[in-house]
Amino acid sequence: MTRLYVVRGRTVLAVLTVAALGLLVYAWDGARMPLLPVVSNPDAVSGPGGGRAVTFHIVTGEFKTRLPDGKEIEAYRWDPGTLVVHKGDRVTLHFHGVNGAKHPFEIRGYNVRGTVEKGKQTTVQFVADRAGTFEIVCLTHPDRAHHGPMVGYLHVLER
Ligand SMILES: [Cu+2]
Repeated sequence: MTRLYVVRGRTVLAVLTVAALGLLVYAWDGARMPLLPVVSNPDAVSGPGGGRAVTFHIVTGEFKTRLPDGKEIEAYRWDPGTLVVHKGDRVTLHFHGVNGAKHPFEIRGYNVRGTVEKGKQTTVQFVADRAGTFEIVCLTHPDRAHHGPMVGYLHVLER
């Protein structure tokens, strides 16, 4: 005896919809657990050592104001001034010089140094192999007496 199944268009549509949703969930899982080569953020890609490649763009900025006595004060800043990464991350910092002619800097606790110049980009790369909070200090503007404090903070979190 032959059985005849009648499949209506609505049923086909429902089956296809469920299948498409299943694929979406699978791809979503793949993005988190790399089953599929899905990269949602090219700036945060898992590498062979488990650390991510993390990129920040930092601009040199300037705050300026006039005191009641007419004296003008100013402070140069890194923007953003707070960076958060995880231990083992491969960190790339692109510094863009906007305000201020020259900003020689160092990341204290890491052997990272460079100089940012107006209108130019300076890039440093390093592996965040020590956990803790580390100052990104402009050596020309390290405190209030020298048009600062131009100090940022690199937070390296334990995994
Ligand atoms: Cu500076």
